[in-house]
Formats: sequence, C-alpha cells, structure tokens
Amino acid sequence: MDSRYLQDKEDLKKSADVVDEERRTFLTAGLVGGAVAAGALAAGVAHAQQQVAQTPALSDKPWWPHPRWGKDDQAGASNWITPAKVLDAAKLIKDGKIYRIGRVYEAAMPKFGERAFTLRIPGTPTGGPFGANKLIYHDEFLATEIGQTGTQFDGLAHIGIQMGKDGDMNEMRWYNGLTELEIAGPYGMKKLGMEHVKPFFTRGHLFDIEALKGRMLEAGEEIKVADLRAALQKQNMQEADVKEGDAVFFNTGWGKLWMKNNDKYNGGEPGIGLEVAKWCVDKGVCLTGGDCWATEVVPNPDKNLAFPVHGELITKHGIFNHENLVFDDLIADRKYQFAYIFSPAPIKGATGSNGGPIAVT
Ligand code: UVW
Repeated sequence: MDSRYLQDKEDLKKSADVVDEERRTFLTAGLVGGAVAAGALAAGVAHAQQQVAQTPALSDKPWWPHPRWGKDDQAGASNWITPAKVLDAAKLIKDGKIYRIGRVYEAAMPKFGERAFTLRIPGTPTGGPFGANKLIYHDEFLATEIGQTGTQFDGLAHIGIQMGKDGDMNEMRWYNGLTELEIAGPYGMKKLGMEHVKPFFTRGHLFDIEALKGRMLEAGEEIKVADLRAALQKQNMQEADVKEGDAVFFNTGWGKLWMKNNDKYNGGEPGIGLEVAKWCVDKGVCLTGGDCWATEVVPNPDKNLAFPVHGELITKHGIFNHENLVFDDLIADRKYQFAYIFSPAPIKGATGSNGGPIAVT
C-alpha cells in the first residue's frame, strides 16, 4: 500500500509551520469547549513533551487521486470487502458466539464538545388505539449528531484538511481531494455521504494494550508499533496475519471511564499516533477502532497537531475509524481474532453512523 504521505522528520517541521494559530489554541487551551478536564489534558501534554518527536509527519502534498480506488471513488477502504474477504473472515467463526462491541446509546454517555443526544417518546403511547383490536404504538424522536455520538463510525465526509487560507472552500480538502465547495450541502453532504460506504464483514484483530502494560493507559500515551508487536506475541498472534482489508482494534482500558468519569474520559485519551497510522496504511487495513472517543492519542505528542491520525487515515487513505467500542467480553474470553460485522446506516449525506457492531467468533 502506498504510504508516501506519511513522511520523515523534514516534513514534520514543514507541517508544523502550516498548523494555524487557531489549532494551537484549540490544543493548548482546551480541546472540547467546556468539556475538557484540564488536569487530564495537562498531564497528557506533560507526558507528550517527554516523548521524542520521532513519529512520521503530516505532509501537505496532495493525496489524490486514491492510488488504488481511483479519482471518483467515494467508498474508501470499504472497497476491500469483497466476497473473497467475507469468506476469509467467516473462517474465524468457530463457535458462533456473538459479541456486541458497541455501547448502549443514552443521554448520559460522554459526548465530544457540545454534541447532544436527546431522545423523546412523543406521547405515551404515541398513537392509537387503531381498529377493533385497539392497537397502540410508540415512536421516538431523536435529536443528536447521529453519526457522531456514542459508538460512532467516522465516514469520509467527517474529516478534512484545510490547505489554503481560512474560509477558502476550494482548498478545504477531503478524501480523494474533493473540496468543501464540492461536497458540502445544508441538507446533507453532496459527496462522500454514508450511502456510499459498503457493509463490513471482515477479519478483525484486537490488540489488548491494557493487558500488555498491566494497567489502563494514560491520556496522551501513544501506542507504538513495538507495543503492537509485543501484544501480538503475548496473544500468540502473528503480524503477517493482519492482511489487506482487515480491521484492527486497540484496547487501552480507557473505556472503563465510560459513564463513570465522563470529564476524564473526554479530557484526552491514550491511543495510536502517526507511527501506528503508517503501519495501518502499509498493512492496508480497512478500519481502525478503539475503546476511546477518537482511537488516536489526545493530546498528540506533537502538541502542534490536532487529530493527525484522523487526517492521515480517513482523509488521505479512506481508512475508516470506529470509536467508543467495548471489548471486555472478547478479552474475558481471550478472543483476539473474529469476524467484524457492521453495516453503517446509509443515511444519505451523513458524515458517520451509529449502530451495533458485532464481533463473531
Ligand atoms: C472529531 O470529530 C474531531 O473527532 P471524533 O471523530 O473523535 O468524534
């Protein structure tokens, strides 16, 4: 897989220059509006500063057209899901056990920034009785960022990179180089919407980094490729077994804070950085996922960068990201390889999807 966009230290310096002041302020003053736990963020930043800036860098070079899927593609790495891939994934199903790896959706769950999740049942019951049999029914009314709250699948219209001046919509670039002008629409994205993403039925590999370290990772603590290799060894798995089109998942222990300490949960997180992102690109995975709200380390060890893994994987390579997952039952059963099954809600023009992903073993 082409990894030319994850460059060396030279580019790291260059990319730091193009990071604007707004983004710096965002990172240092607080990530998510009022919702940041300042202590956790400060701890993450301090930890990050101890780390050597040896990660591959963001490149400001154009990343389009996609070298494998072509200039008109809007399905990204979901194109890996072919009949052959499904049959290969099905070989991992041995005992027929289904594990829910998505969270329950509820108002009290942690949410990024000012996102909302408000469920109302209009009337109790909503309607009826109908007919001689006096049928009654309930509906629900849900006000939320439907693809970006709770367990959420990031689509290709979710993350882009501003390459020109503030407000220049011709230089806000998305997957396959599409511009903000080309894709944005008030009633849904005109391109890269969730209706283009194919359903996933693929091989899933779970890296239990929490077990490797013997503790929950800290906010700002980056998972390195060496950690992945050590986890594979501990779990009796082979790196070569992660194939093109597979999905990879990272357990950090951060999910233990879910609805127990939402401020800490939201105030940063451990996760993968650009080094593991490059590994994912080289491997040609279709999707990353984790037990945190971004899958990637926040704050990034390079404090000038905001969510660079999102940009590298989603925007530049069309690799999807599944957030706020839960792996406890899989880990309890020592199941680290499974069929990952998820059909994103095909809401036309949406940027992401909620839903109930499963792992089947
Ligand atoms: C952002 O939306 C910035 O992050 P996430 O994909 O983690 O919700």
